[in-house]
Amino acid sequence: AGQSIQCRAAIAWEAGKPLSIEQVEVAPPKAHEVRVKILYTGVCHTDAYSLSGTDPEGVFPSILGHEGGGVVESVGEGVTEFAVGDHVIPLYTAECRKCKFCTSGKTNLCQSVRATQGRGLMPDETTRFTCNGKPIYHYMGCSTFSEYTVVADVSLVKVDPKAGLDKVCLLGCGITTGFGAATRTAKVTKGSSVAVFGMGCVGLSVVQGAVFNQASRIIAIDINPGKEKVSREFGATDFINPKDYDRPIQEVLVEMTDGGLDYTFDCTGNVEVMRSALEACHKGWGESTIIGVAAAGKEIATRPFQLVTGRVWRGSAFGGVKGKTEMGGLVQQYLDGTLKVDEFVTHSFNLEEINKAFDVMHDGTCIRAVLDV
Ligand code: NAD
Ligand code: DAO
Ligand code: ZN
Repeated sequence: AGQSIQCRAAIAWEAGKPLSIEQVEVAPPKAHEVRVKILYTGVCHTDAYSLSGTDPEGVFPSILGHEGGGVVESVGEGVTEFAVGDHVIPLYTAECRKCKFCTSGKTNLCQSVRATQGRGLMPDETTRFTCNGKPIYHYMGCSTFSEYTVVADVSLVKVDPKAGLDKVCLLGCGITTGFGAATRTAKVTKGSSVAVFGMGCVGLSVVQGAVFNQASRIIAIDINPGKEKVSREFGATDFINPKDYDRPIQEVLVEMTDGGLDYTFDCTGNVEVMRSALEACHKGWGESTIIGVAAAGKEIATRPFQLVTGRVWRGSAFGGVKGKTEMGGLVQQYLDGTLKVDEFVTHSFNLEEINKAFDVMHDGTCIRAVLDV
């Protein structure tokens, strides 16, 4: 505590290049900051997106990673909520409980550290990482691809130490995002029909949320036929591959469901799929939630008449979940056996093998790779 720590981290030196494992120096936490020893981290598509250089907020050199779990190593001045040894999950969507957003009761998008977080900096406009004296930027307020990281105290939540961090680290992004989008954002109702586009970690979690809220029909859609088995294991009642049809998939879905779905979700980030998801909704009440992050500059389109006639288009970030307030409940659900988490971990690597984790992401068999940091 109070001293810089030398440790290993995967640095993204520049866009489009593999990450490189380096010795970095991690400064002690300043006021309202916490230094965390990261034990495990998932690798998410957003990390790959930022590394690719197409993310407008991607800054280099940086330490990526935003789906981690660890233990508090030390706390800065004024931190009362955390103590050394606490098990914690960093939050890329902070929760300060004070800002206009937090107190609105309408959104989870806390803005307390938003401006600096988007520029790879801590709230005081500086960075806690250096490599050979050169400053290294933070990422999404988390930077979990490092043995030690420093985060703002609003960007961290304590979790029950009974939950294995090698698993619940995934609650830091993908699982919470999908489960929350179904249960918090769309609020899928009992007996309803649901279609989910894209059966990755996020889409499978939407399926899980729809099951939890007792939807009666859950149609999983993916262009990878290998996703059928896992979709059904998570509770999908149907599986459709758009490649098996020579007409728009929304037409097929509307026919299959007597006029359309009550709820649809895009978990692909493809703007054409977003259109299909909206147009697959039932006239008068169907609601479509966009979760996928589209490539920079992409725009969505549909005929406005689709909305005039009662379909609703909305989006969801981090599943609409308020990290500090709600993470404990999700971890409890995992411990009680009502939230699947272990089933998402298909690959495990060491930090040194991080580039392999990025490679397997493109392979259809990977849901999530978890790194032992
Ligand atoms: P993933 O790549 O593991 O899964 C995507 C799935 O979509 C794959 O199975 C793929 O085969 C399928 N797919 C691709 N094109 C398709 C198409 N045209 N039709 C049907 N299926 C198609 O990704 P993931 O980790 O599950 O993330 C999904 C999306 O959610 C990404 O865009 C990611 O950036 C985004 N995301 C958003 C948030 C948020 O808070 N809004 C959080 C995390 C991730
Ligand atoms: O602008 O207040 C804000 C929050 C922006 C971040 C929202 C995150 C949604 C997508 C990120 C991809 C998941 C890692
Ligand atoms: Zn806030």
